[in-house]
Formats: sequence, structure tokens, C-alpha cells
Amino acid sequence: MASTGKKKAPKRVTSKKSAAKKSATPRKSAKKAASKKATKKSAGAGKARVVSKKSAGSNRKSSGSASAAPSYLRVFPRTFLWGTATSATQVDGGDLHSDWAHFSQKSGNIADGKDCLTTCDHWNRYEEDFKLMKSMGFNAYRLGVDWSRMEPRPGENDHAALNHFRGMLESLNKKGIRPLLTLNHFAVPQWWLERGGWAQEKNLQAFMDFASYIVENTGDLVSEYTTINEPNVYSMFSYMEGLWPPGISGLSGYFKAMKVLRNMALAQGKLYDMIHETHARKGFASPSVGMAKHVRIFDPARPDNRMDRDRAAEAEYRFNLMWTDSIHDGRLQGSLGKNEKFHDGPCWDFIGLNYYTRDKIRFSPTAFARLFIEQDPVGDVPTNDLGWEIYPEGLYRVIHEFHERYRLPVRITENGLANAADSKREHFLVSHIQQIARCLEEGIPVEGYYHWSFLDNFEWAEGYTARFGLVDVDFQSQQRTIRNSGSAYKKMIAQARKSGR
Ligand code: IFM
Repeated sequence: MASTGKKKAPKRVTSKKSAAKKSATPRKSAKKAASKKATKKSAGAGKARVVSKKSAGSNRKSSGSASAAPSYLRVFPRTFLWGTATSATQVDGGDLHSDWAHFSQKSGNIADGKDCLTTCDHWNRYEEDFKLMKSMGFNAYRLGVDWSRMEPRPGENDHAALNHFRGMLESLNKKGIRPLLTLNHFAVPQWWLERGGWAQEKNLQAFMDFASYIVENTGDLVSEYTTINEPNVYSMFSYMEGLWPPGISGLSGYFKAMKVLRNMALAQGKLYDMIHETHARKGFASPSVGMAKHVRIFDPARPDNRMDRDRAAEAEYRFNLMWTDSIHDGRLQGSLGKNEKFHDGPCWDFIGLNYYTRDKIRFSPTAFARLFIEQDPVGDVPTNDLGWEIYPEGLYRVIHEFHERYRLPVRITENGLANAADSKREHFLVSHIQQIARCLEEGIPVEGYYHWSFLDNFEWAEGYTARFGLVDVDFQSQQRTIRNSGSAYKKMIAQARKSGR
């Protein structure tokens, strides 16, 4: 595996919004300084504002009136986007042409042996689902559109599907729920995958044709985009671990994974320009273009061990920062290229962060295929049903780090947990939203929070056993039931709206 290139500090900020915020927090762009400072600050501030189960409990008992709103909710601006998120493949159902439709029907690929052909049937039940969202007080919804549904065969656009999707966006707009649209959330058409998918640069034109088709034909109804979801997770599971389609691993998989990341960065530059150009040309509202980046905290397993610290920093650079540095500088960095320029300045207007957990990293002399990086077992800490550590402080740390590094407004485009019993979700919500409040108090422009997920859904290779929903779904009857944590979130939104700044 190639080694990490040393990262230079980002050079410029072009976003108007971020420029406006420049004075709020002084610029400290060097990577190490930024993360050190965030860690220090977070540790200190953590002592001052401990998020305990007790305090979450007292929040639960509050009446819901503005005066009873807990103090952390009072720092949220009234314009804050209180949202939830899904992706098309995971909830819609009825799309037979995606790589995941093919992959999930093959035995052995999905943990519970089920496929993604029906999932929550959200495509047909969107009106009922959006009414439920409205009743819970959401003013924002991150949703996806699957390319394979819009173009089931090369060059053949399904106009009825496009009209149906417009109906979904219209319904959201009517209800005052602002859509945030994801153009690629892991799944691609099977026919495109068979041509090499993201691993082939020549394939980008077909993706751009699809994306332009969507923006041209729905840009009157949506002006906020998270272009591509989690390039790092996609390239790892699909091309390095072999767990997702096309199921590739090994050394050749590693090199393909780097090509995928590179091509996704090139696509980001093209998407950014295309969306801004299309909205301007067609007189649509001025767009805000971001992407959804999966970020984790990487802490050394043994903080006093220099090798552990070094490997944790390497993991952080490769997983968290290499791709976003590239799209922020408009230059291909680290393993993506040799600093070649592909875009004139940043290709995002806001930082979208998908945050779930922390990894403890240890130097392992035998893990040469993984750059000597080994992940410690999670140990005796709170976890979700998938065994991921629940670490709210990490949300504060990543928001800090990314904002210091890139100086753009932030949205939490995903955050949530698999918890079928719903015993931990309310506390999870409170403790993570408190971390956002800390950031807001420090002047960091966090614009929105999209809890993952609105509905229980198809959790990729895990199938349906991992329950992430604020709303429980009975997959036999398609009955929706708001979980207690969903009701608690509803109450928090109402309190924040009444008492916020
Ligand atoms: O379900 C996924 C989603 O598709 C991408 N981010 C993480 C979620 C939970 O694993």
C-alpha cells in the first residue's frame, strides 16, 4: 500500500457563507495543530458540560413548554434544520435494476438472507411517511434518488419514475420539509457496474448525464444537495473488503479502491459546477452543494505509545481527510493523485458529516496489508446493536476539526444507532445534540442535524436486523410506529423551536 502524503494546510476559502463566518473563529489550518486543539478543547469543555444519563433523564421529564426547555436546546437558531435521513435503496423498494437488487438476491451476500426489493415501500407510501415526518416536527429530510430507477437501461430514461419523484419533492415542499438530495448513495445501475462503475474514469460521463437529468428536471423543487455519500466507506467495502458489490478485495482491489476515490473526487468537481450552472441558467434558487462524509474518531489504543499515535493519525488522514482535502483544494491528494488540479477551488459549499463512532487504533507489526493499523476490540463501553462504541464527544471533535480545517458551514448529514429495543436512542439523541449545542455556543455554524434514520431499513450487507429507525417498521404489514425515542426527538424539536435564538 502506498504511504500517506504529508498534508499541507488548506489555502483558501471561497464560500460566501464561510467567509462571513471567518471572523467568528480564528484560522488555524495546520492539520496537527487543528486536531490537537480540538482534542484539547473538547477534553476541557467535556469536563464543564458532562452529559450524564441523569441529565438526559431530567430532559425527558420536562413538560415541552418553552420555559421548560433544557438550556442546550436554547442555543439552536430558529432556522436550524431539524431533520432525518434515508437513502433510496434502503427504503424505497421496487427498483430491480440496481447492483444491490442483483447482489442482495444472491445467497450468502446478506446476513439475514433478505433482499432490498421491497424494503419499506417508501416509494409508494411516501405521502403517509411525509405526514408522519410533519407530525414529528421535521423541517428537513435528506433523501436519495436511485440512478438505476431513473435509467434502468443505458440511455433509457423512465419519465414516469421522474414524475413520481417530482411528486415526492412537491409533497415535501408543501409540508415545509426542506429536501436535501443525495445523487449517489452507494447503489449504481447494474449495467454501469458491469462496465467498471466508479473504477473507470471513462464512466463518469454516464453518471454526469444522469445527475444533470435530475438537476435539470427537479431543481425547481430542491436546491440542497449531498452529491455523493461516503466515498471512503463505499470504496472500502466494495473494493477492499469485498463485502458489497462488486465484491472485490486483495491488492488489485486496493488499487481499484483508490481509483474509485479519485473518480468520485473528479465527479464532485463536475457535479459542483453542473449544479451551480444549471440552477443559474434555469433561474432556480441558488443551490447549496455538499457531500456526506463518513467520519470517525481515531484514538490511539495506548495514548502513551508513539507508534499507536502515529497509526491513529495515519488512519485519520486516510479515512477522514484525504478525500475532503482533495475536493476542498480542487487537487488530488494523498493516494488519489500527485496534487493535480481538477477544480478551481473548493467543490463544496458546506461540510456534511456522517458521524457514528470511534475506533481505537494500535500499531501491529503483522498488519502490513493495512499499513500496520489494527483496530482494538471495542471493550467495555456503551455500544449499539452492531457493537459500535457510542461516543457523543466525538461529534464535537469532528465538527471542530472539520470546521477549523475547511472554514465552511457544517451539517450533520447522518448520526444515529442500531438499537432494536430503543433503550439507548433517546439518550443518544440528547447527548449528541448537546455536542452540537457546544459547537454553536462557540460560534461554529452548524446548520442542521439529520438523524439516521427515519425508518428501520435495509442496512446493506446486514439486512434488516440492524434497526436504525426513529420509526419502527413491521416489514410484513408495512405498519409504521413512532418509537419512544422518536417522540422524544419530536419534543426536543418543539422545545428548540419555541425557545431557540
Ligand atoms: O445505513 C448506513 C448509510 O447508508 C450510510 N451511513 C451509515 C448508515 C448506518 O450504517
